[in-house]
Amino acid sequence: MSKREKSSGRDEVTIGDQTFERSKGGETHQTATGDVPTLTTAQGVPVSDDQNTLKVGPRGPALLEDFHFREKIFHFDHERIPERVVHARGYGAHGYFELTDSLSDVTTADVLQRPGERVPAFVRLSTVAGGRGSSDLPRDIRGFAVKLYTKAGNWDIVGNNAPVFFIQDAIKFPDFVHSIKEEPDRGFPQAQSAHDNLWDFVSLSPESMHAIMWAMSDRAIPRSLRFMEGFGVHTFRFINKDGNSTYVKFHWKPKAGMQSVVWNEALKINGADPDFHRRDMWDAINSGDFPEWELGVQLFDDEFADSFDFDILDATKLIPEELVPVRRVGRLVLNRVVDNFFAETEQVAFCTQNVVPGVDFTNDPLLQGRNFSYLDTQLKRLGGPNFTHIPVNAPKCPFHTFQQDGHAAMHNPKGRANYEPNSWGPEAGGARENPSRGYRSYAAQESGETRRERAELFADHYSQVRQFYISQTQTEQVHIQQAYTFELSKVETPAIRSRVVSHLLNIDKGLAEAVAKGIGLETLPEAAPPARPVIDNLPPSPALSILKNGPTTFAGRKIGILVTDGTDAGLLKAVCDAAKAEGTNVELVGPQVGGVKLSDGSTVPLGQKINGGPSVLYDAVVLLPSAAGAKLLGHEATARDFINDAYAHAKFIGVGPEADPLIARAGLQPSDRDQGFVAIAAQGDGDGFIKACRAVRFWERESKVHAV
Ligand code: HDE
Repeated sequence: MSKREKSSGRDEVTIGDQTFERSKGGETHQTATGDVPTLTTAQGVPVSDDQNTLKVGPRGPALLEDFHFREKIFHFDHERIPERVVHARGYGAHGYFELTDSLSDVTTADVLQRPGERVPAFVRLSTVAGGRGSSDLPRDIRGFAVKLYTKAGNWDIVGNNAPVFFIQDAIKFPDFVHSIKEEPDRGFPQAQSAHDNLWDFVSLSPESMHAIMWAMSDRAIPRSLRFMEGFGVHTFRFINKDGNSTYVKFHWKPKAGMQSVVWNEALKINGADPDFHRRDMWDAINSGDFPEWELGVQLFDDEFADSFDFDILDATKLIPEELVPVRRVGRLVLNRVVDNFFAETEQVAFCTQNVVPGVDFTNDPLLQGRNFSYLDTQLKRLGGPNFTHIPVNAPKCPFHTFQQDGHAAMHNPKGRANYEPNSWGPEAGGARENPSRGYRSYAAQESGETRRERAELFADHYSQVRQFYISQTQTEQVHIQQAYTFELSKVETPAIRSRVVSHLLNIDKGLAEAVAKGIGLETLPEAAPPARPVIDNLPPSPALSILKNGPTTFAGRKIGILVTDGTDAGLLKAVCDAAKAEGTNVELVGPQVGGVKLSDGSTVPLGQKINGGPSVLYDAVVLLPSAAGAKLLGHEATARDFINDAYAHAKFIGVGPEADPLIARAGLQPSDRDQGFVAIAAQGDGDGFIKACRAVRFWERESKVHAV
């Protein structure tokens, strides 16, 4: 540090490679010079000193006339807005939607007419239960909200990463959400479904059994937001130019394939990097590896609806892809991170009623309720009716309304006309309705008595849950058994645990028995009496399994390479080159972040110090310590955890020539060395390792690492 006195009476000090001014009080700062703009108040008045309040003498008192201080604190005091009541934690990004296959035969939606045409998009992916500051990897359904800025207005598809929901009627939503959120007397657990209130509610609401099974499956712990599917959930309608309706269900299929983590890994990721998913999105987009999904549609008509075993208006049911294929018609690409998280991701307002001409609703009672809720909630959250003026919410096509005033109005109508009809002529009179381009609702025929009840087929609560379960690989079924067991082990009331098992008996006896054993239930309860007979011969639907639809490459995944001073430079290069060729990212982990000196004398900086880079952050690991490095890390608990966790989470482990003593120190026996361990001893071994990794995990190992 060096010091020089300036004519202003302030010192100039250099700390490291930067120069600051230092006032008498010792506070360091920089002042505007050259290209550096001058700080101002919100009114644009230049600020001379942003370090000290205005005082009478150096020891005060402070003066009320310090408008800069008061404005700054006033604004800070009001920085927070109410978080979303659900889906509070989310991550948004910009991109585009490109049509690849015209749907002009079934819809007039402008965005679905001309292949090759792109419209801007904004996407927000979220968890449901946790607050804004919760972690990214609780066991939870993920929100998948897409805003398409089409030439005919904004179209929001506000979906989830599961095609079914927990309830059938919107009137139950507050109850369901209250039950999953933290319990009101104690204020915990946060972002967890593993507690009495949730399981009490769902075990008394058999309609939730299907969505609960999805939540207990690996779908609820995605490895990356880029690796999950999205679903519009409800049946919507497309309307064509003749006014005919076709039913449609929306799907988003991840280009990178599906992938999830295992539960113990999720628990540890939440501690190691609570922002794991948002960091992954940020890194992927900024490195040019743009997340991408295909838009798929399932199209069907009344004839199919009438022949289907379930009601197409019931949001707790899906339509198997094997029955109605998913036609892929477009691609959604996220290629730009936000400029400001609050302005865009926090203030974006999705709404199921934001549809465009050519798209319409059905009578799904959940959808009808949602159409009320979203607009209503934004008023509270965004403080007034003008949130559509916020750039992320404003349409990108021309728009003209006679709406005016209210908080923060930015787009009041110009001129004299703020009503219509008016007789002020084409120039002054403003916009007019347009019967040919304007939105027209489908002319549905409706009749019936006014009642509070549900349609008959809604009462089948188990058949499709069974179908989902038998569609999973054995590995996935075991994960589901373990998830129910984990959650119910956190439930304190034995009657609730047993009630859940009574429902599982209607789904799959093996599942019910495994869970009963897992929670130590001595006798199986009676099966819950089903309201409708369970259809037990629905065929498996392979599309419902993650492992049957996983990636075919290791692209977009991340390898953690453990290095030390003396690491073999050639082998490190071999692994890095093979990873690069596959499109796989690597991060070096070792004793100190400043860098290690390799065998060839070169120094490489590290991405993580070992205690900040546990193996749960990576899809596979490589152990490349030198002999001395292996000895050193053998005394480091976090290095031993690195290996042990990679082993327990069924990851592929690349083993360098000097890694054996370290693996032994981690407690693994030679007999534990399965085919998931891949030797890295020669140049070509990098390629062999990456090839093995394409299977993503060595699942065969899992049965060896779980005794209870
Ligand atoms: Fe939502 N939901 N929801 N929901 N939902 C909200 O709107 C609601 C439902 C979904 O990233 C809220 O802006 C009701 C199903 C997503 O900003 C609120 C019902 C599905 C997001 C609301 C449902 C969703 C929300 C809270 C039962 C999947 C986050 C803040 C009828 C198809 C959007 C907000 C974002 C957010 C109400 C059920 C998806 C309160 C009443 C089913 C992805 O309006």
